[in-house]
Amino acid sequence: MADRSQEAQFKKKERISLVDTYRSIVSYITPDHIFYLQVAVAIVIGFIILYVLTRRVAKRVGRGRNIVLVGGCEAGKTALLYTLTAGTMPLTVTSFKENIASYDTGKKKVKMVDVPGHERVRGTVFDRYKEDARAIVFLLDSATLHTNVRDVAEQLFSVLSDTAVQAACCPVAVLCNKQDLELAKAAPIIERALQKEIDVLRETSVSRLAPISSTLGKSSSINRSPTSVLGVAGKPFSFSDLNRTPVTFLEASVLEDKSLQPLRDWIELVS
Ligand SMILES: Nc1nc2c(ncn2[C@@H]2O[C@H](COP(=O)(O)OP(=O)(O)OP(=O)(O)O)[C@@H](O)[C@H]2O)c(=O)[nH]1
Ligand SMILES: [Mg+2]
Repeated sequence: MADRSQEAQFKKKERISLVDTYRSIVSYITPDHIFYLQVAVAIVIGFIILYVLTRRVAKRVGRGRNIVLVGGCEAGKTALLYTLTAGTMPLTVTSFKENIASYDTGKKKVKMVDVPGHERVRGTVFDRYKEDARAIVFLLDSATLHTNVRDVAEQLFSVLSDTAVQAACCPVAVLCNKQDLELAKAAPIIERALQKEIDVLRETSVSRLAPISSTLGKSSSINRSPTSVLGVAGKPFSFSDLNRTPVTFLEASVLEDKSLQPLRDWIELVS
């Protein structure tokens, strides 16, 4: 009985001493302290808002993480992916799904995505990765371009016209691959040929909108405003006029590792 009353008294004292401590702290706080506290809280909230906004803007500006390899069948995308990331060129077969590997630029690691060229799947796979694209490498076979220049131009036109690609201000490298082959055309010739084709496509793009979209596959959700003009309206199409998606033409042969150095340098620059 005596123990219990002692315990109750002890608890009461403890409560009183806590209240006293609180009162002494409050009496110690001056208007100056309150002002500094408010400033500190405002600074912390300011930093949190800035952090959230910066992340949102960065996402909108589209500093994605992927280097996306696109282009027609047999252009050499899978061979390039493994040559760059594993150092060996495997025997490849037509891809029906994406291949992904990590690529080390020497300064940082980026994700490299090889989008299959087959028209049944390329649109869907491209749609999945384009939002997070940091840069796009568009591969073509320099030796067979003269046989399918219209198809290649349509695919490139679709990529460059894509609103997600434009919103992300994605740099694009057109890699004129298979330069080891005798019939391969040089990059400047390919650039001029594609420029001419895109100029024609651009003129007819409003009426041809549906077929152009389908060049990336039936299910591609490509979003292109029918009124938007790629390049400068009223002037012949030129890659050099594309400010949102700067285009660089490079030559390479996946068979010759040394020839990939300009591409490696470009990836390092845009990563
Ligand atoms: N001569 C030569 N052959 C190449 C070169 N690059 C790739 N190839 C060959 O071209 C063929 C097609 O290469 P892939 O990497 O499978 O082509 P892809 O672009 O992935 O094709 P899809 O998967 O159908 O979209 C393979 O036999 C490769 O060995 C090159 O620079 N020179
Ligand atoms: Mg492939």
